[in-house]
Amino acid sequence: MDTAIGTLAPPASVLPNDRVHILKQLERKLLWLSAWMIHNANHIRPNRDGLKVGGHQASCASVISIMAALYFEIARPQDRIAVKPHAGPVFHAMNYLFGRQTIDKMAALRALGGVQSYPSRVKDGPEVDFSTGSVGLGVAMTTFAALMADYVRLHGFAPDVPPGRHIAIAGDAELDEGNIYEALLEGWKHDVRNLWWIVDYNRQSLDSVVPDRLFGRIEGLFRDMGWNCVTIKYGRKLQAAFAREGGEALRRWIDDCPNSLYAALTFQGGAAWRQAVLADLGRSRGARRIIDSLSDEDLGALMTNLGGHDIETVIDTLRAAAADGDQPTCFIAYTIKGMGLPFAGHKDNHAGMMTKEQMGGFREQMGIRPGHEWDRFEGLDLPEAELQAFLDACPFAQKLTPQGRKLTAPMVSVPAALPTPKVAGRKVSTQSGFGDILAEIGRGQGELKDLAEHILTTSPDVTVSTNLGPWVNRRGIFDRHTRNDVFRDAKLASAQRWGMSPKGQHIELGIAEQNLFLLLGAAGLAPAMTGARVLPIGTVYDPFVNRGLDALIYALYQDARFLLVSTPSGLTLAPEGGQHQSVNTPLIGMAADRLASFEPAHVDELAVLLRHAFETMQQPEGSSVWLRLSTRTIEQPSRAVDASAVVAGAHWMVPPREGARIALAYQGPVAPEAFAAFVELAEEEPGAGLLAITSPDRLHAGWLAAMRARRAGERGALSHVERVLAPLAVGAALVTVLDGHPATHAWLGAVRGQRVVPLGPDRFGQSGDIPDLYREYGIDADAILDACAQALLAGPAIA
Ligand SMILES: Cc1ncc(C[n+]2csc(CCOP(=O)(O)OP(=O)(O)O)c2C)c(N)n1
Ligand SMILES: [Mg+2]
Repeated sequence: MDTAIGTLAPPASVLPNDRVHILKQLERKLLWLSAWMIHNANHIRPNRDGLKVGGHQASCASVISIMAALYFEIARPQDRIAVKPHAGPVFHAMNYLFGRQTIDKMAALRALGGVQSYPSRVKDGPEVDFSTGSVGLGVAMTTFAALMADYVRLHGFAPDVPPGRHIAIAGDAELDEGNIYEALLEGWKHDVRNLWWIVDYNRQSLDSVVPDRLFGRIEGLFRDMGWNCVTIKYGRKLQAAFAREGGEALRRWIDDCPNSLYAALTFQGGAAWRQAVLADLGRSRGARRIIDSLSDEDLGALMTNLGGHDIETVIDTLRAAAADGDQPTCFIAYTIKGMGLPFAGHKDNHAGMMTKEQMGGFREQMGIRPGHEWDRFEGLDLPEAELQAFLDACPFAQKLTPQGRKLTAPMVSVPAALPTPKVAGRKVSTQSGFGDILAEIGRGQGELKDLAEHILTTSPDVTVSTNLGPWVNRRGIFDRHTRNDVFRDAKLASAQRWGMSPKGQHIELGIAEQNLFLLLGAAGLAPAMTGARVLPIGTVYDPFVNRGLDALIYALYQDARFLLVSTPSGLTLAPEGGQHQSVNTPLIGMAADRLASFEPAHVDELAVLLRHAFETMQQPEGSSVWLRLSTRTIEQPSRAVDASAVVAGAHWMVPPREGARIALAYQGPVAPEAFAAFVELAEEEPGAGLLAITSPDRLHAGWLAAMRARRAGERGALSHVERVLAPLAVGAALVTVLDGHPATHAWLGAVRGQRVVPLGPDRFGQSGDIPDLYREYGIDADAILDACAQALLAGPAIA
C-alpha cells in the first residue's frame, strides 16, 4: 500500500523519542554555534589588517551529527579523541555546552588568546586530547596512542585509570595522506585494539569532489589490515523509502550517482533532484510514487538523508560496534559538506562562508533573537533545566571534572650521574657510548631500577645499527602476546635475543619514520593520556629525521616529551654517500620549538646530556631532547667536564687568554681535526682558545632569551654564550667547524662582534672515506688552519 513517505515508520532505533528530540535540538545548537563562531570572527569582529580570518563552516556542518552522537551518547571520559582540524569550532561549541568553554574564547576564534583555528592541546587546554591541523597525523596518532594505552596497561603502570578507546574523527581527504597507511600497517603488526576511525565521508576535499571509485579501494585496505569496516550510508528516511515499492530502484540510482552530480544536485535542491531522478526513473511506477508524493523541500531532504546526518543511525551503529568487541573499526559515514547551510554540496565550499544576509536568514531559521547569538539554549524548544540535566548526565561530561581532568604521572627518579663506561684514552664513538650507557641502565641495578623500568625504546628498523641491541637483549621487545625468539630456542648463535612479551620495553617499528615520531608523540604524552610516566627514546639515522619531520614537529607541537637519538650523522658516515650524510639536521634542531638539541663529541659529554634528557623530559617547563651522534670513533679525553656548561651548550677545552685574537670552536666528531689544527694554531697564537660546542641550539636560545630579558629591563641578564665568548677581544676571529651546515654557527659573530669563519658541508655529500671527504668539504685540519690564517690575516676587516 502506498503511504506518504513522512508517515512510513523508519527502522527501529534503540533511543527513546524524547532523547532523540533533545539530541536533535543540540545538533541544531552545534550547527548554529560553529557557523556563528566563524561568522563572528570574519564579519563582526573588527579586522585590523585586512587579512581573511577564515574558518570552515561547511566542514563543521558535515560532521555535526557524528560529533553529537559521539560526545553526547557514546564517548566515555577515558576515551581519547582526535577531531578533524576543520571541525575545531564544533568541538569548542560542544565544550561550551558542557560548560567548559567560554564565550570570550569562542568570540576570539583565530585571534590571539582565543580558541585556535584547529584544536590544540597546549593552547586550547586539556579538553583537547590530540592537536590536529596537519591532516592525516591526528588520525594516525590515535593508532599509536592505542598502542601506548596497551603498553601502559600491560606494564601495570597507572592501574587506576580505566582503559579507553582511541577515536579519530577524520575528514575523507585525510585518507590521501600516506602516513595513514604507514600507521595502518604498523597498527596491524602490533595488533592494536580499541581504535575507531570515523570518516566524515563528504566526498569533498579542499579543491574538489573526490573520485567515485576511491572508497571501494580504501575499504578493502582497512579490511586487509584486520579492521572491521562499517558503512553508514543511508539515513532512516531513505531506508524507509527503499523499503517501499520502487525503493530499490531509487537506492540503485543513488548508489550509481557520481559524487560530483550528487553534490551538485544537493546544492541545487529539490526541483533539480526531481528532474534528475525522474529522467532516469520516470518509468518506474513505484519510484515515481515515492517522488511525486513529496514537495520539493521534502524531496531534497529525502535525497540528502545520508547516514552521517542521521544521529539515530550513527548512534545505533557506534553502539553496536562498541558492543561487538575491541577490533579496530573504521566507520565510513556518508555526509554532505555544508549540510544544512546554503552552500551544501557546492564543490567550492571548503572555505566558503555565509554572507551576512545568509547568516541573518539562518539565524531566523534557528529561532535566535538578535543579541542572543551566544546564548547556550537560545532557539531550542525545550526547557533549559531539561537540556542541562541531559548534558550533565552525558558520560563524557565527567571528562574534565576534578577527578577526570588532567592526569599527571609521578616523576621517575634519575640518579645524579649515569653509569659511564671507562673510555679515557680509548677510541670510542658517541653512538657506541650511548648503547653502552643504555645497556648498563638496562641492568636496572640499585638506583637505576626505577629509571630502567620506565624507559621505552623504539626504532624504525634501525635498532641494531643504532646500538640499541644490548638494551633490547636485557629488556625485551614489547608485544601484546608472548612470542619466543625462534633463533634462541633453536640455540642458533645471534647477538640479538629478541623474545617478545607484554613486559618488553622496546617497540620495534618498520622503516617508516613518521610512525617513529607518532609513537614518540603518543608515548611522550602518556602522562597526560594515561597517567603513566614513560620515558621514550627513539633512534633513527640522522638524515632520516627529515623523512619524519612533519610528525616530529607534530609531536613537539603537542608538547610530547621524548628523547630522539639520531645516529649516525653527517659526512662522517663516509662510504654511505650523499643520501645518508645529513647536512641540515643541526639547523632543524635549532629551529624546532620544545626540543633541546645537542651534539656531543665525547662520551663523557654524552653521559651528562643523557642524564639531563631524562630530567628535562619530565619537568613541566622542560622539553624533549635530541642527541645527534656519530659512529666515528675518536680518542676520549681524560678530564672532568663541567656538566652545567655541557648542558648550556659549550665549554672551553683550552680557555683563551683575556683579549685573545682568535678561538677555534668545534662540534661533534670533527673534534680530532679541530684538536690537530689547534696545536698548530696555538704555536702561532699562544692565547688562542679551543671551544667545545655541545649545543648551538641551547646557546642560541639562551642568547635570544638574554636579549629579550635585557630589553624587558633586566639589565644584568647574560647568556651562557655571552659569558663563554667574553674573554675574546672584540673583533677577534672565531673559526667554527661541524659536520653539518655551517650556518649552524655563523650567528655566533652577532653575539659579541666576533668575525666568524664557519666551516661545514653545505652541499650534498658523496661516497668516500673520512680523509677525502673532510678535505673535499673543507673540514679537515688543513682547512681549519687555512681558515684560522685567513681570519687572522684579515684583521678587523672582513675575513
Ligand atoms: C598536511 C596538510 N596539507 C594540506 C592542508 C590544507 N588542507 C586543509 S583541509 C584540506 C582538505 C580537507 O578535506 P577533508 O579531510 O575531506 O575535510 P572536510 O573539510 O571535507 O571535512 C586541505 C588540503 C593541511 N591542513 N594539512
Ligand atoms: Mg571531505
